[in-house]
Amino acid sequence: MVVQSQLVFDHFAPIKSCKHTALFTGIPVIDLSDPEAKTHIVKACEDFGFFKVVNHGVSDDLIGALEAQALKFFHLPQSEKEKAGPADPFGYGSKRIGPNGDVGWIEYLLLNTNHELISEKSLFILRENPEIFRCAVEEYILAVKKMACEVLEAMAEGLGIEKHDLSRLLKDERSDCCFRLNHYPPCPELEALSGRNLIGFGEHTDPQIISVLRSNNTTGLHICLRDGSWVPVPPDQRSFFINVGDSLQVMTNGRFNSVKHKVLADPTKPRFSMIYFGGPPLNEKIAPLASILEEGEQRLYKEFTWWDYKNSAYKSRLAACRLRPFELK
Ligand code: GA4
Repeated sequence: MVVQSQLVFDHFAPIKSCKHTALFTGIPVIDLSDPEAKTHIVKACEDFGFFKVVNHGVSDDLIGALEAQALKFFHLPQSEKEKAGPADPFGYGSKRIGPNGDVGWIEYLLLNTNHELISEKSLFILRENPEIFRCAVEEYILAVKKMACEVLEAMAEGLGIEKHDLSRLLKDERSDCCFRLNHYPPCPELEALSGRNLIGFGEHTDPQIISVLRSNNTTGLHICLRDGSWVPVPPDQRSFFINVGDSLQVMTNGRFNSVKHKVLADPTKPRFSMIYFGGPPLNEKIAPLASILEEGEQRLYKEFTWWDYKNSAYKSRLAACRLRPFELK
């Protein structure tokens, strides 16, 4: 990403925000090999909508191989990277996020990954690049999706519903998933502006069921707690972070929290993250699950298809409350 400092601040007004120097130490840590994981996952989803997974079974080699390939891509000359763009929504994007005017201090590759394989359009994006990149993406997605399904199965057990009620949505061959590789270049100009931050990826919730994030050891990710305060998440490159998405909030009738999150740029260190977004098939009906509702509990959301929701989400700004039109008054 080629940027001159003047350009930086013409397009991205640094925001004044209280500086959280201390990283938040309260993120729940779920050990997937712990027989009690199911109970801890449910509590973490209720309290935060966010947790860290250790003993996840995804090999460091797979993660390292993909990170190396992706960084190689991001270090290509700008003109080469742009051959894989613009992101519409899939492809290479730089600074612009989504179709509605959001910007951030970021460059990324967004890929469509239905049924474990990356889709035709996304394959085309990677065609310019070595086959090894495509293999690294596919192997990584396969492993992360398997882990995401284990998490969903433990979650279902913790909720007391049928084990496969959630994971079947990702396992379905028509599941609508996507994968994002984000590179947040350092922004040295920030050092001169103490107390100011630059948005890498603005605050938002994820529309899907769950998102699985892995980043390098650079800080920047912040989550919004239930009380509305924002806290910085300590990075951990050997673990995964899981977000509850809007669809899971609806399916649990608001019991789980679709967590608001954002990324702030760093003055000196590049941040690199890869996120798998697990979404259901397009025609899947999303609604509070009858098996979860307590007797007499009011439904908070209307039923909609994932297609309806996605359609409406893509017309919204990043920070919008996308579930509002689907709430039952
Ligand atoms: C947020 C979560 C995922 O990154 C994403 C994003 C998508 C995009 O980058 O194209 C959106 C955003 C995300 C929600 C609102 C719309 C669509 C950008 C945007 C402004 C890939 C997704 O599924 O929804």
